[in-house]
Amino acid sequence: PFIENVIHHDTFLTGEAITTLIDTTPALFNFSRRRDRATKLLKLLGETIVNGNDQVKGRPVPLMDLPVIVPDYDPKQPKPAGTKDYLTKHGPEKFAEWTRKQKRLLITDTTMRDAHQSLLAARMRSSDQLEVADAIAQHGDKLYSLECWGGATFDTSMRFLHENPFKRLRRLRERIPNICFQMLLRGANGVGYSNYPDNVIRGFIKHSADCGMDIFRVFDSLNYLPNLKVAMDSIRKDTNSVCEATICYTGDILNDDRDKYTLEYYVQMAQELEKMGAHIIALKDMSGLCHPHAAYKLIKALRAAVALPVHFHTHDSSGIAGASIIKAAEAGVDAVDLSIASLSGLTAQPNLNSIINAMRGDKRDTGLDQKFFDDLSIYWEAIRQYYEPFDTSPKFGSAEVYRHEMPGGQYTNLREQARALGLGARWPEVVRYYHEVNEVLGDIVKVTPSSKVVGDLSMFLLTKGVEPKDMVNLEPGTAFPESVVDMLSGGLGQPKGGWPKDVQKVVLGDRKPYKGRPGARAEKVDLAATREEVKAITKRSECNDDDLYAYLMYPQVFKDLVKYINEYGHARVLPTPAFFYGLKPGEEISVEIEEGKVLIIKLIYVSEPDKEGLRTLTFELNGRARECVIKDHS
Ligand code: 3PY
Ligand code: ZN
Repeated sequence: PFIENVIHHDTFLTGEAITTLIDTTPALFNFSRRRDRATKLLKLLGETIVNGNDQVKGRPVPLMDLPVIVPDYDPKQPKPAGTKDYLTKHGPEKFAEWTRKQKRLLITDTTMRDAHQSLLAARMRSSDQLEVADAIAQHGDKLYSLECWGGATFDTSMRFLHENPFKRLRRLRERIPNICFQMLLRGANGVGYSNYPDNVIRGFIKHSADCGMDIFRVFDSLNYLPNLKVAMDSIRKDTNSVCEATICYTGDILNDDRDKYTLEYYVQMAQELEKMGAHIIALKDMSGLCHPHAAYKLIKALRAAVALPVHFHTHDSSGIAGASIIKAAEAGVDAVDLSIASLSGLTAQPNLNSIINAMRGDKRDTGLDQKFFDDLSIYWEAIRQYYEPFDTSPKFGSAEVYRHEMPGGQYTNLREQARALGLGARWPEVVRYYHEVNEVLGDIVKVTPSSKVVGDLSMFLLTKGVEPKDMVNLEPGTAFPESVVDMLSGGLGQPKGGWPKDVQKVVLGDRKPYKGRPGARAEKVDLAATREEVKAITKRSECNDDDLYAYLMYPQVFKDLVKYINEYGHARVLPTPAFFYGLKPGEEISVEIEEGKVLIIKLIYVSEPDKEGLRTLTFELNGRARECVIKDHS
């Protein structure tokens, strides 16, 4: 007979031990778990329908009229061998040699990491990536790599999307077993904004590799080499993955007035990284300052100075980064980062589809399938509609970037932050402050987290009405933002030439700044004890590595995520429009709550609020009516 609920089961009614019941009738418990999940999901949908998703509150619901078309692929065909297969077979050293020997211009597609980080405030959900993953594996097999993880996405996937980032990685890996995955790792700052103890960094790297990461692009936000050592060693010793050590580019090597970051500075850094054990050198032009002629000269010099392949990363904030890519190709760069046409340009990477076309027939033809990538662009164009509230990059490329030097990945985020502080209309001033604060700090490399500190300090001074040049005259004891105090105390390491003494004085007062590598004085974390802490938070008997490292990177965000999941279940199963904008009466969605188990959910009716402000929502769940009561907070 059909048993509606576990409490109606005979064994339960006779009071026999519940564990026996689990052993003898496990299916019953699956059923009740599913029912519980469905209830939580209706609650989440109900909350979104009645009170909105905080993320997009107050913003118009986008039109979303373009249909989502997944490019054709044949699930019966095996996925062709790609770079991942080569790496698995030959190991990272041979992989690097192979990279340097290729004539083709090798292409990394950054759509699933940097492009959405830079255009959509890193809000892209896993489901939108997984939906197209099989097609990418089948037709994108000539890609060098897919940058699909790390940077800000680790934080945002937990904080705003309520997803487990490690699961995203494993799920993508299952679907795309053949193309190398690449991530952005902030060296000793992991995927966070401050320094982590060495054993946390090591464990995080090992676990990420176990989840499927192949190429670790590891950088330091001040180009401070001692900060890279632990991560580089760990990638080499604890994994079979590739260590792509990074030079962050700032300034202008062709401008004689800018003599802090010269060609020699970068060449020397590449040589150091080679000695430290890099498999590949990345030239990371996070703000898009490396204009075409600088790119040509620098890539030529780097390739001559080291025996390793060089991988060029840039942003199109200026509007001419496509030309830098072509000049880099001419200069012999081995691989370049691009993003799919419909998520390219402006603060993101240059246009992958147009570069395929531009290189066609050239001796460095990319070998990529133009038709497939054009179809893929149509897919991402439709997906981009969902994220319109976050789509706030400037409307045009601008040479202004050469002055403010703001990283592409920071621009939309800082603009959001300014708006939230009521400084939206004063954006041009924010930009001026950013530039001048950098000068006051002695012209530093600006990339997460150092770029965030420059942003924090700019906002702080602007709201106080203090010009950056006057900052050094502020009262001793002025309470600066925590990130500023940390950086000037040496918490992120040391910049080239050290910190200006007068700035340190006003920010730190009598406190002595630290010297040297922050990781060297950070105490080792007791991982076993941390697992106990995590168990107390999750109320589970085990603590797996996903939870351990998510907690170590972002303790509060992790706690909030656990609470959220207990209340609402796994938000990742909802289609993106329903997740952000809820449902309209009559609208129906299908949701796979577990492999092969699909729920069809339709919103029928939303009642007016009663005296207590409670609204009753009527849904149809697989054809049966279900109600859910939600408090209206408006
Ligand atoms: C990050 O660290 O997230 C970046 O994208 C830096 O460019
Ligand atoms: Zn970038």
